[in-house]
Amino acid sequence: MPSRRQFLQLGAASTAGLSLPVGARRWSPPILMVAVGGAAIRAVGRTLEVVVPTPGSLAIDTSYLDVHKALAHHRIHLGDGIGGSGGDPSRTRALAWEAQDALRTHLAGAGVVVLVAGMSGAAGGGIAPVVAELAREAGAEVVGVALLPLVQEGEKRVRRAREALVDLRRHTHGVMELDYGRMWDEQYGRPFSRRPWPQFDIMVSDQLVYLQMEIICAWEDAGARPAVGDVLI
Ligand SMILES: Nc1nc2c(ncn2[C@@H]2O[C@H](COP(=O)(O)OP(=O)(O)OP(=O)(O)O)[C@@H](O)[C@H]2O)c(=O)[nH]1
Ligand SMILES: [Mg+2]
Repeated sequence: MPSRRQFLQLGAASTAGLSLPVGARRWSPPILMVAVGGAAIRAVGRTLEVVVPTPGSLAIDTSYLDVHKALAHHRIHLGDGIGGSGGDPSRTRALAWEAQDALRTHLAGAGVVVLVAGMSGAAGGGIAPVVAELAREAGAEVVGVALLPLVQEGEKRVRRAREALVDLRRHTHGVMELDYGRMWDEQYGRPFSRRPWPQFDIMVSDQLVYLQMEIICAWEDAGARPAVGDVLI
């Protein structure tokens, strides 16, 4: 296992664009990165491309296309349609409960679950809280990473994200909120014309790299699995 220092060097190299195939080297602490919904799957995919070594990973979605394009070690497609969720988080929540046995199997043995989801999405907002509940039951420390929409996406999405965030908070040990509007302003400080999703993939993935490094370093320092409070600043 690399030392903390070596890991940080690897991390720095990774953010500079070093890329190895997923699973080329796996880190030994049992960290499982779970992406729920299209946005999270894309952003986590980028993280898995650049982080060496990669954590275990699982992609979950109601969209057949998004889940099968996912760059993750394991994938779960919920429901039987290729179309997706129909935009209804209560339906995706029900599908997640129907698949609870498969979800439990994938979550078993994880020490820390990093659960990433777009809160305004029907898949992300509906499924992620169920996954969090199951992961906690399975004994994992659960860190939520909540992607919060731009106000430009409309009142309905913003409201839905707020509701899903409350739900996610109830079932996790802590949540890192990635507010897209604030992130954009801090990084670019100017308006955008089209929805800048590729830039958000990069910003989210950078946050995930740092979070993962923090978890691993805290784990090494304590000689045991860290509590989320020690990791989230
Ligand atoms: N980083 C990133 N964020 C995105 C992208 N597309 C959308 N988002 C953000 O993520 C939120 C959720 O969108 P999705 O992840 O597509 O939704 P979903 O969870 O798949 O749910 P449904 O598609 O509604 O079933 C959106 O409201 C946007 O704020 C993307 O390509 N990259
Ligand atoms: Mg989707």
